[in-house]
Amino acid sequence: MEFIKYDVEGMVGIITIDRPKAMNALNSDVLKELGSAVDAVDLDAVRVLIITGGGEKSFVAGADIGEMKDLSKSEGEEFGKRGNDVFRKIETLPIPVIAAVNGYALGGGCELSMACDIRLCSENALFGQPETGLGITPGFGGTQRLSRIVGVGIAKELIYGAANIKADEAFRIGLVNHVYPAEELMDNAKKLANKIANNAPIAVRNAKKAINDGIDQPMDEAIVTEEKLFGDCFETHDQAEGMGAFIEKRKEKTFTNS
Ligand code: DAK
Repeated sequence: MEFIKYDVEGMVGIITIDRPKAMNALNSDVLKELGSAVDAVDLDAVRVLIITGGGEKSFVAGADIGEMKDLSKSEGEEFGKRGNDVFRKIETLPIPVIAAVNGYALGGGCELSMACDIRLCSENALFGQPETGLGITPGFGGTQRLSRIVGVGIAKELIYGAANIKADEAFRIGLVNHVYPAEELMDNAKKLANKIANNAPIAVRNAKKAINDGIDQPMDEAIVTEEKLFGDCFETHDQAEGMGAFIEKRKEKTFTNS
C-alpha cells in the first residue's frame, strides 16, 4: 500500500494514514487502501484498532479538494458513497476503534474520527467541518454523526458556520474524550487500547454492538437488543472465566474470545 501503514503491537492494530504531501487528505486511492486495510485486520488476534495520521501536523485534512473540484452531481454522490462505505465499515467493525487525532481533523478528517468509537487528540488538534465554505455539505457522514455526538444545536452552529475548533473546545463539547501533549498522544491511545483489549472480547464487542444498534432504536426495542447481546455472553469461556475469577478471589484472568 502507498498511503496506509499497518502495524500490530500485541493485541492492538494501528492504521496510519500517510500522505504527507497533502496533509493526509483522502482521495479515492487513500479511501480504497483504507477500506482494504480495515478488511485485512485479523479479528482473531487484534482486539482494538487505533487510527492515526502520519507526521506531526495532520490527522486528515479532509477529502481531497483537488479531486472533488470538477465532479458532476452523480460523481459527487459516488465519491460520497465511497467514503461513507469505508467509514461505515469502521463504525461497524466488531472491535473498538480509537481515533488518535494528531493535528488537523477537518471535513472528512473530522468525519473519519467520528466514525471511530472513541476520539483522543493532541493539544495541537483542530477540528471542523469547513464544507459550507467550499460550497458543499459534509459528505462523509458529518451531518449525521456530529449531531449524534455533540447535539443538534452545536452541530448546526459548527456546520453552518464552517467553524474550526481547537482541542480544548472539542473536549468541552464532548467531541473528544481526552487531550494530551502531542508527544504523549500515541502512548495514551495504546494504553487505553490495551486496557480495553484485556477485557473479555466477546463482552466488549457485544457492548459496542448494543450501543451502536440501540442508539437508533426506540427504548423498548433497544433494551431487547441489549438483552439478546447480554444473553449471548453466557455459556462462553470468557464469562465463566470472568465470574469464576471474582468468586475465587483470583486476580489473574485469561480471556480467549471464546
Ligand atoms: N485536499 C487536497 N489537498 C490538501 C488538502 C485537502 N483537503 N488539505 C491540504 N492539502 C494540501 C495543500 O493543497 C498543500 O499542497 P501543495 O500546495 O503543497 O501541493 C499541502 O496539502 C499542504 O497544505 P498547506 O500548504 O495548505 O499547509 P498549511 O499548514 O498552511 O495548512 C491546512 C494546512 C490543513 C489548514 C490547509 O491545508 C487547509 O485548510 N486545507 C483544507 C482543509 C479543508 O477545507 N478540509 C475540508 C475538505 S472538504 C462529499 C464527500 C466528502 C466531503 C464532502 C462531500 N460528497 C461528494 C457528498 C468532504 C469534504 C471535505 O472534507
